[in-house]
Amino acid sequence: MTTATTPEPGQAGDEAAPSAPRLEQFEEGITLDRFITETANAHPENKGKFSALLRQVSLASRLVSARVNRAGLLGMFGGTGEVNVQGEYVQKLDEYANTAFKRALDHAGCVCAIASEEDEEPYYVPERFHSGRYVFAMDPLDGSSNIDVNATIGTIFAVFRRKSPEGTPADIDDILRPGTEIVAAGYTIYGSGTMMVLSTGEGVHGFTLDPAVGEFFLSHPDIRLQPSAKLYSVNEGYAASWTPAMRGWIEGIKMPGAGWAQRYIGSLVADFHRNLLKGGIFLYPATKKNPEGKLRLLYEAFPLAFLAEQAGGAATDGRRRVLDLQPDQLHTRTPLIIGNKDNVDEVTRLLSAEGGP
Ligand code: P6P
Repeated sequence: MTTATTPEPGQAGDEAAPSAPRLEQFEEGITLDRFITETANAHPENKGKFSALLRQVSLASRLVSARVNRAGLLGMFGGTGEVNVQGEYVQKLDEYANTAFKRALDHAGCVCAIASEEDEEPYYVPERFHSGRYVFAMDPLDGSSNIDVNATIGTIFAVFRRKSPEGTPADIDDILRPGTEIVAAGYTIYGSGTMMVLSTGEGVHGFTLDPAVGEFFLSHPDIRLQPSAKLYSVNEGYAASWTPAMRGWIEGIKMPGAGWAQRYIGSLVADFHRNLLKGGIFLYPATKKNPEGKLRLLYEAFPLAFLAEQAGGAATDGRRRVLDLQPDQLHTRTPLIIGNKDNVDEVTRLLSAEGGP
């Protein structure tokens, strides 16, 4: 008689089964377009503008997916030779993704402003296209330092309803908002397949692209995070610059018998996506060198925090709930602790007690 044993971390089977797509979802062929229509029918007050926005995000995602998948053949690897506002070398695909999303959104009559990691200033939609009712904040291609090695990358985005009247010129006050005012958020991940993970405030749902027909199909309905998991994602190369409480917690989960596993791709969207599906906590804590952290609040931490909470998880900056934060400028950075709620709460309690770096 064999007894079921829990595999050691790192052994095959040690990872929690991902929220496997229900076969009937494919059989029913629920497309992203149908999901958008059903969402619109439930919210007629949006007058189809929200649907238009999501459809344009889908179009841009498919364009970027096609380009990413053929980058090596099209000479799209490598940099443009420019350095962006973040002080990072711009990759050719960064520039392509940035342009693709801005062009897909600016003339659709649904967006008044686009804030992008790649642009120092916001792009205010010109009046000839109609200054629409939503603000779109994005990292057009997160993880782009991994492009040339074919590691998973993605587009991360958040959507706000503007504060100023539709049809008038938008301004920075429409953009610099607390995360609690997000109306939708998601990401499109370009990996072994292309998948859009989206929440409009009613749960988190994953749509997988079938490149043969150019359509996203509902493959991961109602993605949920368990209260806790034993998988952590952090760049331990910075351990010397962490605070004692951060170092202590990591050392604690590495003790023999603790049963934790470590996974770190170095692409936020990929690390978050794995943790969302299989459970895990991602940590990019404050360090002595970067007390404000590395990741950007408006278009990286906010969207993922919105998704994490919609899936039953949590996200903090080590002391405060991320969604309660308010960016004071477009590219405000923040530390990020995100994933299963009990794990995030535990780390946040420890970091709060020591008061930060
Ligand atoms: P580090 C990619 O450049 C990125 O912005 C995120 O996608 C990723 O999580 C982080 O930086 C990795 O940073 O310092 O570990 O290389």
